[in-house]
Amino acid sequence: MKRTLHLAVAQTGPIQAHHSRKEVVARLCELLKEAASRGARWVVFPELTLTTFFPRWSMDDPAQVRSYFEAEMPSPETLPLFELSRDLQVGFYLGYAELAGERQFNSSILVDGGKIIGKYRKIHIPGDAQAQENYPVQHLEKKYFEVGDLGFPVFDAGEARIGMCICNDRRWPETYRVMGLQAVDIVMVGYNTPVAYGRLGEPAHLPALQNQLPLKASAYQNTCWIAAAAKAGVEEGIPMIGGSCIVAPTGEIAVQALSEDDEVINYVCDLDLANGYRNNIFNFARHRRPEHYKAIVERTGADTTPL
Ligand code: CDV
Repeated sequence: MKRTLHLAVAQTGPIQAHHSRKEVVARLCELLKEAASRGARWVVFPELTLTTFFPRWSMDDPAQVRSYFEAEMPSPETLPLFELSRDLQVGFYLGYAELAGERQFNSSILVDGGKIIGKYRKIHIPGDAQAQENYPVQHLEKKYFEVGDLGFPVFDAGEARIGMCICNDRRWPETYRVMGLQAVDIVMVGYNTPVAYGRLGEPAHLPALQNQLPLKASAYQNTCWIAAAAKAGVEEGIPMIGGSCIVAPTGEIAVQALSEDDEVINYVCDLDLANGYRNNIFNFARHRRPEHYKAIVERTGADTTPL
């Protein structure tokens, strides 16, 4: 019998600074109900879902910074989402800013049956630690978040092996290969990607293309499904890309969001679709040559010594 999993991605529209946690959680509950009504078993929400993407601002008041973080999960404000997930039997991925004692992480959790069954802390932290002169849009994640300390674990979620990453992680091949080596079935990822990043001044069509490029290649090269959820629309005056999607191990986009607002997309994923590749072109045990990949773990930057 075919192994299938009904996946949903819940893209959100903008979450402005004045939106309370209660308002945001009410929106997420509506999205989760919609996903459940379509028969979905899992739903993926974006990165830092509960608040506006605050790393676009340079803030020095610790109380103001901490107001964007969650010291407990679930909290009284997020509990309704946990309860709904338990009652509807729909698991979810949720990105949020985690306060762990005095440490700050950009984190995501997997929740099933109302319980946290997995946690990930973002490893590829993009941007700067201080505001940059003349940048049209600041990206200050390095000011607010430590590098994650949990690696890229894959969790046994019953019907599937699920792994997580967060936004910028999706652009790095190492992210997926570490999970591919744990035979991951589904990688879940939430993102907040402004249309204009830093000083790059790229043509407007590129951010969407460069979102899909690593998702498609990584699903194919690691024989897994990828479910990617955007926070989209104009948030605090900053246009963000949408394009939430579910990508198959063939490298094809199975389904994609059309709006830049709250929107559920869903797809019944054939988890065995990966087997053809796993047994053949991407049979890791037969074809990988780790003895030739040492530079990947020994070096961070490229060696530019003249050859
Ligand atoms: N939140 C993010 O990690 N955003 C990054 C930056 C570089 C725009 C991204 O990769 O989309």
